[in-house]
Amino acid sequence: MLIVSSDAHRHHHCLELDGAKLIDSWEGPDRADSIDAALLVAGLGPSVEPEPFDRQLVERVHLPDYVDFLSEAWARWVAGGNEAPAAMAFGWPARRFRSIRPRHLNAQLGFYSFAADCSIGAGTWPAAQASAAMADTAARHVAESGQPAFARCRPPGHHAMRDQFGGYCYVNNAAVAAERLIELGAARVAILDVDYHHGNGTQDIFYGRDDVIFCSIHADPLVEFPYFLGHRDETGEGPGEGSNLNLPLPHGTDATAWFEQLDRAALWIKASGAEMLVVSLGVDTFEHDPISRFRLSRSDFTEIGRRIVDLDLPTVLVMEGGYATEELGKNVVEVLSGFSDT
Ligand code: B3N
Ligand code: ZN
Repeated sequence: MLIVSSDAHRHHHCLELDGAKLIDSWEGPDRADSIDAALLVAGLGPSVEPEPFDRQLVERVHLPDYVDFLSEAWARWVAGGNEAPAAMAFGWPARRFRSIRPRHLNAQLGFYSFAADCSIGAGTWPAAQASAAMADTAARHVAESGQPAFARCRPPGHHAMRDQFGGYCYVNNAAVAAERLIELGAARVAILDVDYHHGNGTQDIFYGRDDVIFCSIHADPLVEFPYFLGHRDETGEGPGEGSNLNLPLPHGTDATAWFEQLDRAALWIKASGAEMLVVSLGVDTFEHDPISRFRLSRSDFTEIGRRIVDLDLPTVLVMEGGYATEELGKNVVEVLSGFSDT
């Protein structure tokens, strides 16, 4: 299996609110270190650097003014005389406000985000670019060879909407991969999101399309981040009607209940006639994940890998969440090991 990784993430340090306290994010560089170390031990590879960032491709899944904002935010923050180590929103166009694009940077931080768990620092945009480039490079490899590839993305991407960052995500890496697969000839691509959290960004980006279909198994948004999207009745709109499948589950879900939903997802993807698969691979469904509440064990990740292989589709795996840092890499390797013979 081809592994695409980069060290560009190392200078991206997210800050997030924990109650009224600002803390270092759960989504830190040690996560990528854990994965890289476990891949090395497992002998999975070879590992390659990503091709250069393709802004035109990214602007097919994100609005150009959003990409401009992300690429310029840090320089504008510094030029504005701000001394804080990162920029973060403190106001949003909530209900009954108007979504007119404001001019002030503080207001734009709210306009282009949906949560206060995500800051923009000096290394954020370079890291987000490298992360998108990893997903793109992995997708190109899969399109050319038919063989699987894993993009060890950091920061993750599945919460990033057409024009809003949040949930530790800035550019939607899985969407970038799917868009590349479409460009290279796939008539239909399925995105299967197995992260603990709903992939609200991916849903948002493809909600009106039928060439990229989206299925997510996740914690019920009534009680879990991202809270405001991910319900069962969100099925797509216009030409995309029927192309979105949400399978929310309660806190405390165990492997038996989780795999029932994976089987449903697999049947739906097979019936769709999708030619290629992108997996948003979060392993925060792990029983010891510090911010999540599902109960999957190490061996369940091996089984996830097997069932994805059973779909028998050329597959791009894109890293999303997982915060039990000690065990993160090993859990990822368990999923990928299902592909080791392919
Ligand atoms: O939801 C949280 C959160 C929940 C529990 C926590 N504990 C118990 C310390 C801490 C934080 N935070 C909101 C941001 C979550 C972003 C999730 C990113 C992700 O993995 N997406 O797939
Ligand atoms: Zn997650």
